[in-house]
Amino acid sequence: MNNMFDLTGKVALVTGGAHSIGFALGLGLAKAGAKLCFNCSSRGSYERGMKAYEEAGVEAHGYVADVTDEKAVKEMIAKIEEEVGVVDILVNNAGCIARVPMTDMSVEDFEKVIKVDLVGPFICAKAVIPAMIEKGHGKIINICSMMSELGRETVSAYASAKGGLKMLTKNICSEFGGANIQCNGIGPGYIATQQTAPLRERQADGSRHPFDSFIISKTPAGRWGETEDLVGPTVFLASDASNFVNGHILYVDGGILAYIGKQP
Ligand code: GCO
Repeated sequence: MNNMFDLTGKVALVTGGAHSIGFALGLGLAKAGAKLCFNCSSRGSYERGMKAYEEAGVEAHGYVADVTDEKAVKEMIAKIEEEVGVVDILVNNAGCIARVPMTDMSVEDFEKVIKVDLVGPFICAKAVIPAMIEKGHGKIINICSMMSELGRETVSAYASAKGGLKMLTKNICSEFGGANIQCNGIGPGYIATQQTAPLRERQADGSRHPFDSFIISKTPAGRWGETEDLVGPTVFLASDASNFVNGHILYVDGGILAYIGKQP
C-alpha cells in the first residue's frame, strides 16, 4: 500500500535539532525516511547532536549556523543543497525563553528572544522558499507554543515571539500556498524538556513544584507531554498526508486549550 506518511528521499532540516524537541523530531523524520539535516549555534552542541544521532542509528548531516545570522543560514542552505539536496521540509524549531517579569526585563533581553524565536524562523524560511518554489513543493513547520495563544506572568517576550510565529505561519501559507508550499505550526503543550525543567523542580520537602501541579491539573491528559508526543503530528505535517492542510497550528497539548480548568 502506498504510505502517504512516507518521507523517503525527502531532505529535512530541523533547526536546533541537536537535543530535546528538535532531536526527537529529527529522529522521527529520519525514521519516516527523510535525509536528516540539523543545525545548532555551537560546535559543542553539533558534536553532541552528531553523536546522539549516530547512537540512534541515524545518519545525520549536522551544521553549525546561528539562525539569527542571515549570511550563515544562506551559506548553510547552499551547503545542504550541495551535500544532501534541496530542502523539502524545514522545521523551525530553534528557540529560547527568558522568564523575567516584564517591568524588570531589559529591551535587549526582549529583543534577543524575538530574534531567536521569530526572526530566526523568518530567516530560515526565506532561505529555503526560492528552491522550494523551483522544485514545485515544500513543507515548513514552525514550532509554536501554548504561548502562541495564551499569556502568563514572566514570558512577555516569548509569548510575543510565539504569537508572531503563528502569524508568520499564516502569512507564509498565504504568500506561497499557490506555489504548493504548506506552512503549518505545531504548538507543543507543556513538554518535559530541559527548558521546562525549572518549572518541574522538586521542592525542598520532595513535593511537586506548584507550577508542575498546576500544569497537571490544567491538562486533561493529566501529565506533561514527552518530546515523542510531537513526532506523529510533525511527520503528518511533513508528509503528503497534509497536502491540503495549510496555515494551521496543530496544538499537541493533551487538551489544555480545550479546558477551562478545575474548579478550586
Ligand atoms: C513557560 C513554558 C512555556 C513552554 C511551552 C508551552 O514558561 O510557561 O516554558 O512557555 O516552554 O512553550 O507551550
